[in-house]
Amino acid sequence: MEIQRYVPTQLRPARQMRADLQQIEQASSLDGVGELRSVGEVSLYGPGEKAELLDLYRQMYLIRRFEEACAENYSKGNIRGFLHLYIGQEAVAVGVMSVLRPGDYVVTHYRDHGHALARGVDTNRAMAELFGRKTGLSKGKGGSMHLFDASKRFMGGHAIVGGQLPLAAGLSLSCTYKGTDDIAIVFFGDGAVNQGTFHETMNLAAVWKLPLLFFLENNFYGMGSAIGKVRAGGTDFYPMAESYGIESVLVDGMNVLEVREVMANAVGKMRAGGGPQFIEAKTFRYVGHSMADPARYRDDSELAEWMEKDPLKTFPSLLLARGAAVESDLEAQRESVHQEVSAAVRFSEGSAKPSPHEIFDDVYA
Ligand SMILES: Cc1ncc(C[n+]2csc(CCOP(=O)(O)OP(=O)(O)O)c2C)c(N)n1
Ligand SMILES: [Mg+2]
Repeated sequence: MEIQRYVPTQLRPARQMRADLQQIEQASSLDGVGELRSVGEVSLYGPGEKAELLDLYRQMYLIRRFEEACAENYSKGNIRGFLHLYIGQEAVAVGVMSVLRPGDYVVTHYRDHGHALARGVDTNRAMAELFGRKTGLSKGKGGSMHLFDASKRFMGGHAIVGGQLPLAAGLSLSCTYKGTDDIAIVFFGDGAVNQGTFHETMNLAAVWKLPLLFFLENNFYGMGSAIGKVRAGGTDFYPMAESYGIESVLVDGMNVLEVREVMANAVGKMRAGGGPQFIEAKTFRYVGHSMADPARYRDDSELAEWMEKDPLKTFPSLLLARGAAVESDLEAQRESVHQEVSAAVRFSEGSAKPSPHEIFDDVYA
């Protein structure tokens, strides 16, 4: 089977991406987003889709601001326990969710705030969960790592590395069993690929042709371990899917439009009964593994290089350069996000904590 590398918009070094942006900026006579197509590579969009592009920006900004507020409230003692921030990886969650339908299942690991928000969970209830309040998505008893919202088919938030993969296989089996063309998507990190559950799930998904999308967010580190040092076979994972007969692609996880494009392609094949797909996004978390991690194991220059591709900078620059938005459009999105996050913090502060006698409610064994 031929490995399908994502050719038109494959990973490019930061300097190449800057050159692309420059090229776009120079093409100032073009004034509609739709004309991006003639410049190549950049967009799926036609004219008149400004609102949709702005919404992608808004969602990425919401995740960023929400998590900054999490860090602030962790320092104040309002959020306790583990807190794993997603800052830097926003383009992945937003690009992915923009393609899904309400009937699709989403399963993820403990670095779950971005996935939950992009899936459309209520911001107040997400924040309240982190605060450990009754009004939270999991009634304040799950915390940061266990955001759930069955009404959005957002099935967690799982703390055991690799533990979410077989659960997602079961959900995808339910989609075929019921005769729908819904799919399940499972997010996992580079660290999960060395787990047995990953390989068992890949095998079963291929054998049973499950509508399961394996989405690897390769941020190059599992806690303090550089993936190149702890994985035989190097830092590219996508070729490995071939050994299971699963089609795989590589995408730039810092580019929301590219993520959206590979997702649309993969999901289309899955809904048509094509079986599982595998997508690897190269991305980077700007902060430590958790709040307790000062990330001394990596070089500042490595971080700086990734931050040059920061989707919260490159994407709005692209929109401005292409005339898809003006500065006041972007400012309006940021302003409404600030209000939404401040309101979520106030909502959480004002919510009650669960009482001790509720501790065994909703527990199944
Ligand atoms: C089975 C298991 N082993 C070890 C851990 C401890 N642990 C928590 S996160 C983590 C690293 C996982 O890294 P990765 O999958 O790359 O995800 P990232 O944190 O980079 O998003 C480890 C080893 C765990 N939670 N579960
Ligand atoms: Mg990782």
